[in-house]
Amino acid sequence: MNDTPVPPQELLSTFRAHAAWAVIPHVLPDVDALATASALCLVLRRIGKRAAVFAPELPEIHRWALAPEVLASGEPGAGWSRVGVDTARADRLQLAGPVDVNLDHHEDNPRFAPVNWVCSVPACTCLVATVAGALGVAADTTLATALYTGLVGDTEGFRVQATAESFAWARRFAGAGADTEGVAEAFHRRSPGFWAYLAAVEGSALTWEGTVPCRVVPIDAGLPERFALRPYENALLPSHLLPPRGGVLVVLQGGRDNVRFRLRSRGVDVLPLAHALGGGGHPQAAGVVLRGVSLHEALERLRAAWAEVAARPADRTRGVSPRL
Ligand SMILES: [Mn+2]
Repeated sequence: MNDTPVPPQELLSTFRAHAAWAVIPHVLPDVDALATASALCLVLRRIGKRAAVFAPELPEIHRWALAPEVLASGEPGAGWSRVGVDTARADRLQLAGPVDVNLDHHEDNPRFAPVNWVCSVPACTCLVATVAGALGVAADTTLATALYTGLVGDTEGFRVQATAESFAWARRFAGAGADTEGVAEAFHRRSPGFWAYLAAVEGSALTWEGTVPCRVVPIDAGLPERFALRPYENALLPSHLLPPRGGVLVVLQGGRDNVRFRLRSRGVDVLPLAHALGGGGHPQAAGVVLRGVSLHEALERLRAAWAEVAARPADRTRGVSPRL
């Protein structure tokens, strides 16, 4: 990953200098535009500003990408400063009129405001993350979730143009407490084919741990590069994934009417888990397709099956290491 970009001082001092900020995304807003507006609004509020998102054109399908408390109606009155986000051209802003700040990640942005920060990152929310850091705002779950949401939007759930840099940012936001599972669920419902990556048991013993450790985590940033996958080849990633030694990795792939789990392990027999879910395969590579379930229901079933297998004394000591 490239070095984390550093927001210009002029940008930070401008945000600090004005009392009220109208945050404006582009017309035909996508998930990243709304998540960026949402995240920036949350950050500005955290430093004591009055801030709201003005998005008169808000497609119902993307409403989930905006924290509900940030949305304002009408037009910002006198006294409000304006910041355009994720918008490559001034005439694509949702509100007409000049903006004071232009925050964008499209390289062809002509820098149309008095203060501009245009920097190429996988999602515009990544810029907001650095602004938050520079302003001393620590990410809470709501903010981290908004940041992660933009990334999921601009990579279409890590399927398109997802690079090592995207995965590195994703891990960062997940580490800051983003509700990765909630975003996966919301995104999947509208864009079947989303993948989530479930973490492993990272213990060294060849046993199932008694707890239910699955949680949705982005995959390791180095994977696409390690396997020399180009961004449009992300669909091939699941076949390359390997869990840590002594661990289990579940790759989740949502289809139009099904959810598929690929179970991978090194040193743990995943067949009991596959069987408990109604699937099958090999000790280190098994799978199951659940039909007619939501992503959330699929995860619930996975956790229940995991807990059930973990509770079986016979399976707790079963290892399958020789060939690994
Ligand atoms: Mn974007």
